[in-house]
Amino acid sequence: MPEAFFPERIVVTGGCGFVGSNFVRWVVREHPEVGVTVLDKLTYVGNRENIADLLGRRVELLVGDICDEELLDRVIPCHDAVVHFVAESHNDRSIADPDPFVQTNAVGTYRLLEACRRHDVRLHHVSTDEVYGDLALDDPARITEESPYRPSSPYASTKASSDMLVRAWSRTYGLRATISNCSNNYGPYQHVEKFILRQVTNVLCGRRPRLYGDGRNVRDWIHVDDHSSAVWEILTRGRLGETYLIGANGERDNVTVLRDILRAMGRPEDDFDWVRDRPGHDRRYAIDASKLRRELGWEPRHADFAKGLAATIEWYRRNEAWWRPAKEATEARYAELGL
Ligand code: NAD
Ligand code: TDX
Repeated sequence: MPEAFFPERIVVTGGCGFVGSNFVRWVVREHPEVGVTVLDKLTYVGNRENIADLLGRRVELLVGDICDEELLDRVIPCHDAVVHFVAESHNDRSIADPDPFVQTNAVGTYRLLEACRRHDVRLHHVSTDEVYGDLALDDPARITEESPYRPSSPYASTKASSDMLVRAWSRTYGLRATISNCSNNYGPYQHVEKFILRQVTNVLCGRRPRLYGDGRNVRDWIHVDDHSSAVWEILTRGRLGETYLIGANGERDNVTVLRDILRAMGRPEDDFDWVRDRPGHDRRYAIDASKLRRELGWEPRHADFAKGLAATIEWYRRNEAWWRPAKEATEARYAELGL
């Protein structure tokens, strides 16, 4: 077990997005002694409101692009570590327009790596299980750290590119880096373009939920707070140069999740529309997180999906003012795509 690393000041890139803002909240709650600088461009998905109540002495927000070298040279030197959440993150958008995905996910991560190398700062790179591609529904296997990279979508391939860059910078330049690849997250502050929140907010708006293809695609759901605790363990106690998979044994197919949502919201189970499939749609993700559990003793605390889903639905019910401004534009875009 390597010596633990206790950062005093960290940069959180993408800290105004879904997973990044929940991570900032988690750090403020669990490690209030740590100072946090959020670096975020505030794209269509980044929202200052996600961390507005935390801004003050311990949390600071810098609005800017991770591709901006000069900005990185100003921000990074006075910190002990960078936790890198920034990405263009939505598969359907990546299929319609891959350009920002190449720019932010691949080029942006390259710029950040170079800045961390110049200033000798520890980096934790947050990535996704999607870099490993999909499994068949009847495959008994799950993904491990040794599985080959087989990304399907423009999003997944640009995330895979960013992982490869991190691995090379770690090995060639000795950059102090770790990587985590997590499965599908759910929880508060997730944009209404993503599956669970799209359906929940559709029901709240009186629209019918929309299910792609045959609805049998499987995702391995994890509560965002469990993702945060795992990232913290890897940042502070993980072995440098290593990759850790994060997952909580939450495999469920989409039609089951949608019916769970409808039931929990008091709607009939078949009150939704089937729509065309996503091109290249990954069939099934399933993570084997044994390495993380064995080496770092990490355990998820929110393994009860029904409970987590009910709390998430309640959060969206109570926070309509937060999601409502993005809803119409999101649905208009989906309508153009026929989804
Ligand atoms: P998100 O889209 O909600 O947030 C991304 C954030 O990055 C936004 O705040 C956005 O403003 C910011 N951003 C985008 N481009 C930028 C740029 N060029 N410079 C600075 N800021 C920029 O994404 P998310 O769902 O929170 O995902 C965060 C990370 O976690 C991603 O790297 C993603 O691959 C990974 N991940 C997400 C999930 C999930 O289920 N959401 C699962 C596994 C891994
Ligand atoms: O309206 C919908 N109907 C539907 O059936 C939407 C938005 C999605 N789906 C399906 C597609 C997927 O099988 O639901 C599943 C989940 O879709 P998304 O929420 O778009 O997530 P996914 O494509 O699995 O990717 C997510 O998890 C991994 C995140 O968006 C990524 O950032 C993360 O890396």
